[in-house]
Amino acid sequence: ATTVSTTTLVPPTITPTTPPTTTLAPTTTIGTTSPTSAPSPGVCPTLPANLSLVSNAKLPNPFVFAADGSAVTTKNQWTCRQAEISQLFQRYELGTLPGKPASVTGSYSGNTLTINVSDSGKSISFAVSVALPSTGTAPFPAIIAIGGMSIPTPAGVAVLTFNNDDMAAQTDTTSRGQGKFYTIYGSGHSASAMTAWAWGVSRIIDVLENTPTLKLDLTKLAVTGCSRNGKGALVVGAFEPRIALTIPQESGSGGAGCWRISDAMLAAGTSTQTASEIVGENVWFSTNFANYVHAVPTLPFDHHMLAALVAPRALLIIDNTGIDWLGPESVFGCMKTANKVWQALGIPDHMGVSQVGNHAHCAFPSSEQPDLDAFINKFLKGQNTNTSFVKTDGANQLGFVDANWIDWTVPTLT
Ligand code: MCU
Repeated sequence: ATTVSTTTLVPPTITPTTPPTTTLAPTTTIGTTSPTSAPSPGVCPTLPANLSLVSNAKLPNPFVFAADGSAVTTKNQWTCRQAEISQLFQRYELGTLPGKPASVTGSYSGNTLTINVSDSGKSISFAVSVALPSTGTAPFPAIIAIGGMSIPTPAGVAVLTFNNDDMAAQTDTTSRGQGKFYTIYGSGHSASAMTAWAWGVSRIIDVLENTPTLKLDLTKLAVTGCSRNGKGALVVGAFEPRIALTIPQESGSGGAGCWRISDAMLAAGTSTQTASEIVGENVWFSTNFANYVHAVPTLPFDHHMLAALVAPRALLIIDNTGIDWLGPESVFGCMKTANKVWQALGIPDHMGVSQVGNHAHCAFPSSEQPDLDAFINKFLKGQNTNTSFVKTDGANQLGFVDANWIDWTVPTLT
């Protein structure tokens, strides 16, 4: 059925676009940490410090190394390619993700997990609230909620609420460099707010690994968040391999949407959020990204490849067909394309898309409950469920046609 929603996100005032002072700016220094994977040194092609960017109007091929143009044909090469993609996102869009700091300690008391971090003479402390389930048996699976839960809490699952705004503020563009992350690393650090959140979630898990009194199953951790915090949930899942299941909800442009498709939607007359708009709204992306928002086709990635950093771990995209600002066609097309990476790995059912309209932004519709349950039950509770779906209730797949966006084929990685 087609869906028409009367609910619309009000787009913020569109700031006039100013041409970038530097196009294809030289690269920033990239952290040596490759959190998604740790391939042996010398095995992977080396990404040049100054990559020459080539314009590509289609969604870039996840299965070719940017470093040397060679094809990804094996699962081991894919691990290398993920490390490369992680570096590319840090370099051009998200800023550098620091590795584990010198000291991370914590304690658990009265449903509060306290995390203390120090490095290079700077210290911070932050609190995570813990809600243990009233049913089920310890050790419990757990969901880390970025800014709070916006999906129904599954039975038998603990919820850890991460105050992401405290780690890196996201009020508007004046939030740049504000928050506890920047107390440690300095207000001029290149990490965007979302990268800082990913770093914060990693520190939570560092502490959980050393807090046996809090009986959680650390092999069954999920992350979720809605809207801007859904963008954050995707970035956390992309950068933190200890997360088993990633559930971004209505993350829109800059999350599950692809920059290229959102630009095409706007060009075709839909009032949707694009890269050039988003950098004038908030600090979710690095300052360097502003150099590319008027040259989106030159980016050596799009967000199908951000999602691909999650593979082979599980990813469920919960989305809304009815709000143009979120870019429903962009999200559906981008994530349908991302699923091809799980196809290449032989596990297409470890990544699903459920897009349903006729509800307010971040109001989880009951019709999506079976889709959510299928992923929770399989990946947090070890049950055998059917998670094979990449679906929208929008008519005609919202007009997304693979051939318009994809000029590569899906290998079977050996
Ligand atoms: C979908 O996430 C954002 C969107 O990117 C912004 O343009 C809008 O202002 O706010 C959305 C949001 O976070 O809503 C709660």
